Amino acid sequence: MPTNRTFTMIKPDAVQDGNSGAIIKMIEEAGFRIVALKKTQLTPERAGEFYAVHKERPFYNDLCKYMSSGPIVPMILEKDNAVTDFRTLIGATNPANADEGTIRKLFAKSIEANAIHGSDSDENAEIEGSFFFAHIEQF
Ligand code: IDP
Ligand code: MG
Repeated sequence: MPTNRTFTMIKPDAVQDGNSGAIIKMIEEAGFRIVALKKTQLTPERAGEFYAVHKERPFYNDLCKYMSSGPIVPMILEKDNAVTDFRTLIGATNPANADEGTIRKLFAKSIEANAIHGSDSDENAEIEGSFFFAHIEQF
């Protein structure tokens, strides 16, 4: 299993606002190689499955509604230390707490509509990548 990969998705608010290109540019300039990329939309049920780990949290239903409200851009990314470095690049969950220059500081609207996802472990990166990409082309 590759340990130098992470999974991300540009969330509906950022896609809707036309920020996908700017965000992908930041990701590539930070040294991540795009392994897989597409544009798709989750149903509320699929969003619920993706975020099942949060199903007891008070924000779960709203999160599923928001994450299925429009197109998203999921990607698998490759870089040394991918998971940790990508979490640094995106910044804190709540954009109010995100460092200057991070993707969430620049593009997030709120703690919920926070522009982008980043896997929190190598194990989840693999699970989440497989959730969206059944087969990965080797380039
Ligand atoms: P993360 O995306 O930074 O890893 P998680 O705690 O895993 O943050 O939460 C998953 C997603 O759920 C967040 O990115 C955000 O969209 C949403 N979320 C997290 N905490 C809250 C909250 O307190 N209110 C509303 N939405 C939240
Ligand atoms: Mg998380």
